[in-house]
Amino acid sequence: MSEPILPLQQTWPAEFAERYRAAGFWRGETFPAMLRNCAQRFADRTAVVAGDERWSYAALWQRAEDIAAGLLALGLQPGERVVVQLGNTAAFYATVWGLFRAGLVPVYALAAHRITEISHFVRKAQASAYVAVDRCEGYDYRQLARELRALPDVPTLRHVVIAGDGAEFAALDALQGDAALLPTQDPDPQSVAFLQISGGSTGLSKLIPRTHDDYIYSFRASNDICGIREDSVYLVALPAAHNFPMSSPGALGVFHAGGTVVLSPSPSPDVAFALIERERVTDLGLVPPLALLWAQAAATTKHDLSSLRVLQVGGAKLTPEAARRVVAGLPVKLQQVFGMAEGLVNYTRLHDDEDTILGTQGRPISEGDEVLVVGDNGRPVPDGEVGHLLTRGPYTIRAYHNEPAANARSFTEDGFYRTGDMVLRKPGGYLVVQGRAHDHINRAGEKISAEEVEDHLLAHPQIFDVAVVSIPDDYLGERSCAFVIARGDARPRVPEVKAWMRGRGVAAFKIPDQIVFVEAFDTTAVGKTSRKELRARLRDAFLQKQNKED
Ligand code: OOB
Repeated sequence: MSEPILPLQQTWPAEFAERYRAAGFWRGETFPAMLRNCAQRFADRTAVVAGDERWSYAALWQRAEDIAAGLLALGLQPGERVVVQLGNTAAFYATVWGLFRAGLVPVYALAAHRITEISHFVRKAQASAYVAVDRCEGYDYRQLARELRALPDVPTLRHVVIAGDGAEFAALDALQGDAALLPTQDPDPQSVAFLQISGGSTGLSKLIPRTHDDYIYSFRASNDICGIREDSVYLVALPAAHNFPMSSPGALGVFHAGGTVVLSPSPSPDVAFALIERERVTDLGLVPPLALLWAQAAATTKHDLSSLRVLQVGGAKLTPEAARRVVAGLPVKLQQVFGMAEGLVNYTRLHDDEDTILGTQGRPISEGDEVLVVGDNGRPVPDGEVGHLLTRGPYTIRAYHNEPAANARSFTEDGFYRTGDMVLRKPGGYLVVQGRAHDHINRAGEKISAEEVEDHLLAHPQIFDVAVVSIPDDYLGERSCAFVIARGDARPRVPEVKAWMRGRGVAAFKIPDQIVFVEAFDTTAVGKTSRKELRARLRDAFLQKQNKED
């Protein structure tokens, strides 16, 4: 028998909802209404540039309506979930706009995700459809679709739609439907508009339900802080489906303001610098390793980067020294961004003094953001001391979708989200990120759960035990290292373990950067050691040894 389809919800207690409305944070805006409005107000202005394609707001809206009508004609019903994996293409925005128009709910997958992650999203979201690009960066997503189709345990999945050459699947461009059948009413502004993907600090990624009201507020307010206007030209160099280039203020903020979104197929300076010159790009976001690479490449580039106004850096910690190098190398205003797909986003302000911009990760968007920095005992620590960051507010979720156990762990009884980040707060509410309480690896902004990778490796027949840790890395910020105890004498070769892991169908960024074989884990000192302690000890011993060798 098939499982009942769980409703999507994200609920703030009534008194909070009232407060957020009264303060003007929530204005009852919805995505379909916002996008329709953009199409009318900015009709002939350029909304999206991707390769040789250049779409006006009116054209993007028309495309979205066609896709919406086509998806409903396939038999999809408003409220159903659709996993979207379209990389950095114009079709990504057209599809997402189309899903909003049809009342369907996008689930944002990254291009790097493979069958393990995609099937997990389909199952968790009980998705009815998967929309993917045909090929990208040498990978054929139609093959992934075939694998997905062959799985016995994704009963909700009824449709696959492919942008480009659909092969045996429905082609996005060929979808046809009747515009008269599109919803005539806009959705409830407090209903869930889409599902974002969590970094997955423990185990597999969780789904993050964000509402129309809360998300639109977050990028509308971000626009004011970041100075996004109608003449902004914003480059999406990071994966378009990630929360940072989507909404901080990201492409959605730019659409809201009537600016232009330029998609880069790659974040490499070779590709992106030419686009900056050609399109006169003004704003963009990068993760720290890319920002450093760009600063270096800018010294010798022939391209004109003088149109750049603001470079946002976030997703992982930018140290003050790295920040100094970025500022020295690129002719832009630096803005640090410390955000999370669950909600809270902090920015340094464009007019902050240099010490604040170089040395902090900013302060929250909203007066409605409540931030607590607490010790292990849960009590607030004084400003300037390191503690756990907890937060609640008008655009921070109160629960993940269908995760009762994780929800009990990740939220306090009074609704604060436990971010898992260790921070200290400075006067004025500026936060400095110190590290994490959870065991995950922040590999150049890509979040990897140690537990998830350990689970995969433990399934290898020649692996007896494994602990995965983060190791500081000059380029990536952190890299992943797996300490492995082989089963018996037959130690597998490192490339073989990596290839085997790839064969499990996981995103390439989850494959350990380094694999170190050890004879045993020293677990004697404290009797039964927790995995967290074990990881910490292995990491410390490794770093000490490395320091001695240096
Ligand atoms: C962004 O979102 P996620 O959901 O991929 O990751 C959130 C986590 C944070 O909890 C923190 O651990 C880390 O990423 N992080 C940073 C950081 N920005 C994010 N750690 C240190 N310094 C920073 N500036 O990564 C994200 C979402 C929206 C905007 C920007 C980033």
